[in-house]
Amino acid sequence: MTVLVERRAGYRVITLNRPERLNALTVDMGDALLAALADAEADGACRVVLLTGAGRGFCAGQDLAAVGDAPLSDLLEHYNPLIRKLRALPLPVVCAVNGVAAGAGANLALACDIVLAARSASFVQAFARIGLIPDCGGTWFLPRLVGSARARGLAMLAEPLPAENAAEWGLIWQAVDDDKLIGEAVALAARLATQATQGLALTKRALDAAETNDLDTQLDVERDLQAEAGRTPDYAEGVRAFLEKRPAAFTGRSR
Ligand code: LHQ
Repeated sequence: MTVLVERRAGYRVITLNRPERLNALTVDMGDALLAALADAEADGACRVVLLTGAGRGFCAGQDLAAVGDAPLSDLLEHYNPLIRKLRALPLPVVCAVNGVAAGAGANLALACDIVLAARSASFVQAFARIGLIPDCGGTWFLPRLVGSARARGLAMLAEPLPAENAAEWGLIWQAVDDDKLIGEAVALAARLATQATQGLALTKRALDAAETNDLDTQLDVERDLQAEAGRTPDYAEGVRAFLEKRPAAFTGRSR
């Protein structure tokens, strides 16, 4: 199985599992990952996804031994839905980058909502080394996360960016000690699984919409999505809990 799924209370751990190839992606593996995300979305008890890799790497991008003769656009017809699904998933996605994240593997991580990386991990926009352009959203994520100058340097020089620099640059949320990575990622997933899931899903939608909207349009988006958030039981519970000076007991349900 190239993608492992573990169901835990409130969240699922999805693990890329071709460790002998640093979890390099094949089309079948991309499709399996997409199916695992769709399953997580369909499971009402799953409120968070935690994505990580088996072994010493997170994901080395496309398996270069398995590209075959098909046009590269055919391969991307399999990977693009994956990136779209991660962004549109109405659940927070935590990514624990346990080792090198290269090419499409780096951009798979960047498509997640909260990215933690082991201090020994690095991010490599490896595409330029083989004459390609950053795909799987790389040309969209990079300038938005780190600005144009750094995006161009990363994309054109294809040098590994260590996790700590990635965190300093705002490419990821945090770099953590290697031996603490999974513990911290699991704690974060478990914590998010107790939060107002609908509100978090609407937050994702608002932030993504903001990437292309002007302020005027975005204020309307916020008004509409806030109205939706305000209709959830978790909003009512959040306010009640605040006034009663107790922790909120969110259900994550929309009604
Ligand atoms: C690999 C790979 C790999 C196969 C490590 N493939 N075997 C492209 C085309 C089509 C459409 C869709 O989009 C894309 C997007 C892309 O992702 S293009 C970018 C593809 N990825 C790369 O160019 C990265 C290639 N890998 C590397 O540069 C290095 O392996 C990194 C920097 C990731 C890690 O280096 P090391 O830690 O020194 O490990 P290693 O190189 O020794 O790798 C371990 C094994 O994994 C090794 O096999 P072996 O049999 O010698 O033990 C590698 O050949 C294999 N491997 N990446 N992408």
